[in-house]
Amino acid sequence: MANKMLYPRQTLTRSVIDLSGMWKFAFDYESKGNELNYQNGIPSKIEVPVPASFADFFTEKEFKEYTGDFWYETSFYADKSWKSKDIDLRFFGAAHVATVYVNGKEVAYHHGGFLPFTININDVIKYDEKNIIVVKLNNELSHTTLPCGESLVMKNGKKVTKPYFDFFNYSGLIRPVKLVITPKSSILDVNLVHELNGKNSKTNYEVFTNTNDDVYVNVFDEDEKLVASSKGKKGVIEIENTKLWKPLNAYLYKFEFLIEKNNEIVDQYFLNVGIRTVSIKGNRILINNEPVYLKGFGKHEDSPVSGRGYNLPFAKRDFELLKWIGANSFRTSHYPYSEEIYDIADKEGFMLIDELPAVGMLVSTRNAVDAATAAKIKPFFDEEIVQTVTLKNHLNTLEECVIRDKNHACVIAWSLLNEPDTVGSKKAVPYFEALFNRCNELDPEKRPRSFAAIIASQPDRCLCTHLCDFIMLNRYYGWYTEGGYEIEDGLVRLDEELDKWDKVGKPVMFTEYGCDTMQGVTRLPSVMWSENYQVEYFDGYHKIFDKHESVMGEQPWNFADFQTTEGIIRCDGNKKGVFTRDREPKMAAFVLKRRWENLPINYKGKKD
Ligand code: CKX
Repeated sequence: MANKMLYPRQTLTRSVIDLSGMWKFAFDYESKGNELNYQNGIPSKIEVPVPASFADFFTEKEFKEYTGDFWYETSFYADKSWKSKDIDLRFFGAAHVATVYVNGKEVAYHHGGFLPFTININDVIKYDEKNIIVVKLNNELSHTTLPCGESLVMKNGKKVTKPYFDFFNYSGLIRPVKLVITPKSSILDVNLVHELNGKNSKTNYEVFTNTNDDVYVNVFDEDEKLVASSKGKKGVIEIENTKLWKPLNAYLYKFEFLIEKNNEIVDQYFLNVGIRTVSIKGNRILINNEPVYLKGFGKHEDSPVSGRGYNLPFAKRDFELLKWIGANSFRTSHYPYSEEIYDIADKEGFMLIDELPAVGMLVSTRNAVDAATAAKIKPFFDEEIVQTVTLKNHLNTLEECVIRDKNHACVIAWSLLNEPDTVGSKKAVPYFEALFNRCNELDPEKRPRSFAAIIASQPDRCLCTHLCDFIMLNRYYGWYTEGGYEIEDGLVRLDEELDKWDKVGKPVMFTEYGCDTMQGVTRLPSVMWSENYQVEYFDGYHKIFDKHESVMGEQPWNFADFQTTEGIIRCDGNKKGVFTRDREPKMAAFVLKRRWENLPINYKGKKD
């Protein structure tokens, strides 16, 4: 399998070596690194931590805003016992375009900073001396990169990034890099599809291996008691009195996968599996055939200094805050998050909408204003290169994401794009059709698919919402339009728009609504940017949501303040957080807590 996606786990037959720590680092303004033989070792005294993005370490503006090629280097010694094994190098997240060299030889090229890639290095490894790993990264944006944007050259010859999206273009080895030692005969991937029948359940499984040796599957409950087992690469696991995985009430069985030969265990791998089903009925999303009302946020993997870096302490704090406020879900806006976050969500019973890094497919460097005002802009999907190269990158990224995340109970739906231009060009339709169809082909569970729609994407104008299994709306009446004193007019427009969506008959949820709010600013009467305006804004929206039958989810933008490209409407980043960037509550957090603690998981219930 080209790109082994199974999360590296230490087992009886597998070992994992984490290469995190300080790596050598070098900027390469003229992209001369290869010419200067950097692939054999970079001539630099600078060191930076991995995993992390590099931008917020330095005090020089040109390093924070650096655009172009840059290099990382580390080394390791190989253990002679590995000679009979497969040795893989796994990058968990290398933003955005990576070329990897081991002992000077190019071993991989990968596009996309938010999904892992694995390289087998058996042919280049040395056992009697230090092995050198060198990575060349590039963080330039274009119409074919995911996410999208453009990169310009300033008068001083330095490159600058112009994202078509509203978060800082952090880059680097943002997630761990590990050596994964597995047996030559090993388990490569697993598909699981659950069915409920009364108190029992059936799990249709398929185990993909690179050998014909026997495969066994054993299932243990949370008390480590064996509750079911099966022999064969493909089969059905039947469990009696199944403890289902439920939102905010998770239960995880441990599925053990074994390859055996002559009664010897050749390979062993585990998955923590939540048994649940996801389906859509009319205008409801059902988990285990029960309607759910989604309460939560659009988030970011964003924290001070680490930037977009993998940051488990912040992830833990975020889950504690999500539980405190009464949330049950979040969208991985605007890119697949670190895998460890899905593991926690599985354990905590959070429902995730897993989003691809397909953001900025709306040609505008002032995304917010143009997205919010349906401005007339150059149709993105008209471009030939978008219909060819971007689509290819998009489909590759989709495949990586679905294969990586498909076995997580927490993943209940896929968001294939954020705020794309779905009105400017009819050519958006075949592009979306290719995506939506491929998603179903890849996902054994055929989970609901959608994209987060901008205001221009109205029921009678959007060319692509017919492809969606449910509707996700990003709306900013009362902020980017009809702000402050005029908010009532904005809420009337919201109400009228929802009258139209109610008739579509699909589940409708809000994946963004919110307003920039400075912590500490309270004004009576309220003014925009004040904490009490954020409260009034949410109260207004929620009254409208409660009126509309089809609305079955609310995820304000954003969970916390986050860093963006500097600009006239960004005061040290986006301030639409309900929590500050250092994870402290604004006034609205307490109001949301009161609402959500009184909104049952099956709010609005079944509509037969
Ligand atoms: N939507 C009207 C995408 C998010 C931005 C958000 C904003 C825009 C709103 C578009 O990534 O942060 O401007 O706050």
